[in-house]
Formats: sequence, C-alpha cells, structure tokens
Amino acid sequence: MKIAVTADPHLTSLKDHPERYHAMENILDQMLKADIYTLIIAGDLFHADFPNYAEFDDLCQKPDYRNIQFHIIPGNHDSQLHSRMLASDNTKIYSKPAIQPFDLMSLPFLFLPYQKNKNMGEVIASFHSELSPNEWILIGHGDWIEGMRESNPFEPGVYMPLTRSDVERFRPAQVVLGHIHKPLDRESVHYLGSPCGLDITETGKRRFLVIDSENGSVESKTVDTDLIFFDESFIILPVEDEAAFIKNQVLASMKAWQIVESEKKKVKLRVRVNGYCRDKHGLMATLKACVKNVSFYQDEEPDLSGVSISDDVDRAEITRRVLEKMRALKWPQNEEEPGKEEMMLEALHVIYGD
Ligand SMILES: [Mn+2]
Repeated sequence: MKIAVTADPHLTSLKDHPERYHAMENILDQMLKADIYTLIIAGDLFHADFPNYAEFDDLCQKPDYRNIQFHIIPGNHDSQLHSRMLASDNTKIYSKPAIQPFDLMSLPFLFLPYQKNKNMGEVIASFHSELSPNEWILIGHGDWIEGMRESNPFEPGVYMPLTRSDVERFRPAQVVLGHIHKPLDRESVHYLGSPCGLDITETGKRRFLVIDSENGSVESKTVDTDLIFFDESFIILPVEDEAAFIKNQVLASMKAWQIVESEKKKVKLRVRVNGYCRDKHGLMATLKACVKNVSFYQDEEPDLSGVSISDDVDRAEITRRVLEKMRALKWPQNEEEPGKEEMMLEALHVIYGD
C-alpha cells in the first residue's frame, strides 16, 4: 500500500496561519486523487501544546477526508499531544514508541514520538528483536547526526538524535524524520521539511513523501502552497553595465526557483545586495524591475545597506577576475566553514581596502 508522510506543519489557528491548513488540505487532496488513505505526521503537527485542537478535528472530519487515517507522533513542539485530546476517530497518536504493521504485505513501521533527553538509538534498541534488517521503516522526530558527535548527544540544542551508527546497527530500510524544516535526502535518511514554509527562513517549494510500504521505496511530491518564500543575496560591482550585471544574477536565481509564471504571485521575496557600484539608485530600480511579478516579504524593499559607492574600474576588473576564479573553486559543504559568498565578500573588502 502507499502511505503519505509529512512533518512539521506547525498548525496554529486557521485565522493566524490559513496557509498551513491549506498546505495540509492540499496534501490530503493529492492523496485522495492517488487513492492513498493513510497519512503519517512525523511530529510538530501543532506549533505548541494547545488546550483545544477543534480546527484540526474539523479538518479530519470533513466528508472528503473522513476515510483518511491520520497516524501522528508528537514532536518537540507538541510533545504532550495524546489521543484523548482529539475527538476524531480517524486519528491515532503515538504517545509511546510502537510498531505499526499496516497490512500483511507491509514492512512494519516503528513510530518514535519525540522524547526529551532520549536518543533514538536507545529506544530502537528495545524493539531490536522484533525488527529484521532492511525490512522496517523508522518514523521519528529529532536530529540526524552523521558525524562522530555521538560521544555527547545531549549537548544543548540536540533533539532526540539519531546517529549514523544507529542506522548502521539497526538497519531500517528507510528513515523518515521530522524536526529539520529543510527537505533533505541522504541515502536512506529523509527529512520531509515543513509542508508550508513557516517564514522567510524556510525557502523554496515544499514537499511530502509517499512510501510504498511493501518495498520501502520513497517518492517526493510537491505541495501546492499559498506562499513560497525566497531569500536571495547578490554581489554588485562597478562594472561597465551594472544593470546587466545584477539582472543576470537575479534572473539566474529566479530560474533556480523552478516555479512557473502562475506561481509567481505566491512568492514572498527578500533581497540583499552587497558590494560596490556607481549607481545605487539605478541598482534599486533594476532590482525592482527584474522581480516585478513577485512581492517582497513583509513589503520590505531590497536591502542595499551593504552597497558602497565606488567608480574605480581597475578594482572592479580585479574583483571580477578574482570572483571568477573563486566561483570555479570547489567549496567545502561544511557548516563550520564560511560559505562561498562570505569568502567572496571578504575578497571584496581586501580589494577595496575597507
Ligand atoms: Mn518543527
């Protein structure tokens, strides 16, 4: 059977964040079209522990969605969530870790609700004897730790971690996690990402996954959201044609968004520019013209506070060559290292001497 999975919708009230409910409805509508009647929500269904979940109950009880079964684990934001708090009979909340066999043909799913001060490995260990290597699927909510950080899994800011060695030891066929809101796929480990960006820090189109419970294969589906956030930064130089220089970068970024014309009205964009130019006024006009069919996040104007005035064409040419070489370099994808853009800006400061 096919099973849809999402995580981190962070529902509040329909009034405050209608787009989050709409994203959930879009997932449910896509499921019905594909004859999928099981939805797993891998934590943080709600933004916080609330005294009343009536709006979510209403959603589950809509005639269209009554045949869908909702399997929910609590996340760190709604860790107190319990079956008795929802009235709908098509919802099941896993307050305790449990193995769920969906049907005879399906691989078993191990549901791990978020538990403070635990790591996933120790909880999986207690089910180890019931799980055959590569023949079960893990649903959890917490941090995926690839490297050798497991010696101290309780350092501040680490939530119910799952380590690479846990995965190698217990060998789930697939791991589907909530908690990190950015979608990520690393071999068998998948972060779903939030189904609707919560704010400007959660950019791009969002997705949910469909798992074939018989063979564990995973397929990604795009959520049709009301809002799509993008946060872009560009570098400007006092080259001969500053307008073309910035326009090329903006158009390249917009192409990378992979959205069609009709989706542009959903975009909420933040723009920051750093560097040196002759004509800051022209720069602002060009930026606005390039993105004229999309709106700015919270009506913020493009942020040009990092742009200084310079008409030094020699330095501009040196900079152009340096940046060209830097762009060609292979950059470490390591969070502790500064990013490519950060280094380019440093190079600019060296060249311009400020
Ligand atoms: Mn979350």
